[in-house]
Amino acid sequence: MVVMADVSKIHPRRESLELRERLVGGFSDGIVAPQGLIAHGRGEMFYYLLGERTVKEARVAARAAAATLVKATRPVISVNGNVAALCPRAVVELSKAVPARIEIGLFHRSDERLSAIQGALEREGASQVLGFLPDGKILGLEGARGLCARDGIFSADVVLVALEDGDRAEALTRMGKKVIAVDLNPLSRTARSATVTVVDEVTKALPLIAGCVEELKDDTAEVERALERYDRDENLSAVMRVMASNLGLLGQEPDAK
Ligand code: PTJ
Repeated sequence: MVVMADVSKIHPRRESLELRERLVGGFSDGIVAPQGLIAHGRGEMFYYLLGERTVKEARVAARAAAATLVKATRPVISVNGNVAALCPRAVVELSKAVPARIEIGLFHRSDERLSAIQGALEREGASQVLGFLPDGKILGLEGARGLCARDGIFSADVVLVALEDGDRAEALTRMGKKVIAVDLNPLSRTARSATVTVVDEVTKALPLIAGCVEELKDDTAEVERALERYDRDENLSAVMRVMASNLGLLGQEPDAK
């Protein structure tokens, strides 16, 4: 049995501890893969280097992500176990704002996890969740990792992935899709191969993108401006400079915990 910690309301790092509890809860509910707990720890480390806040580069990228979604003809939001445990409501809200289809895409695929994730999304108001009966394949990916829905990811022109494995993100790009990635690691293959990469914690990034979608929806000129203002490699370099500078600052503190 997994014991959940009762996080004190006044704990200085409450938000971070609450996210951990969501992950652990998702693990005991069969939503999160054991590997997902490790992936979360890696994300925490990068978030710590960012100062656990949404940096301005992430806002610029979120606006470009929203513009890409607004311009898409067949946008799909791909959901894995971690995302379903951390922010199922934000996924559903973004899918309604765009509107975009939702598809479950798992690295560690099992029918049990697919059902648990589908349930979590439906409880937050998702009406059609794709992925359970895959009839398509992501080209270049072997086995269950390549399975997808013909009506969803297979035929999408834009796919939003969060906390995604690098192989899958690269394969989607090779298929000619625009990929929007949410990933706290600016060095990951996913971050470096996506069309737009938002380096922010996913529970913050998805509502931020949804807010930008609302702003840009009826403003074609602003959509184009948001895309012009964004350069992925420049954005990632700027994020790394923030991390490097925070690392320098942290080094000067006697106890940064
Ligand atoms: O549910 P499944 O079976 O599809 O498996 C999901 C995981 C996450 C286990 C799988 O996709 C995986 O192994 O991912 P990676 O390759 O570990 O990549 C996850 C990336 O997400 C890493 O770069 C982390 O730094 C980043 N990350 C982790 N937590 C967060 C995050 N980025 C944004 N927000 C987070 N909360």
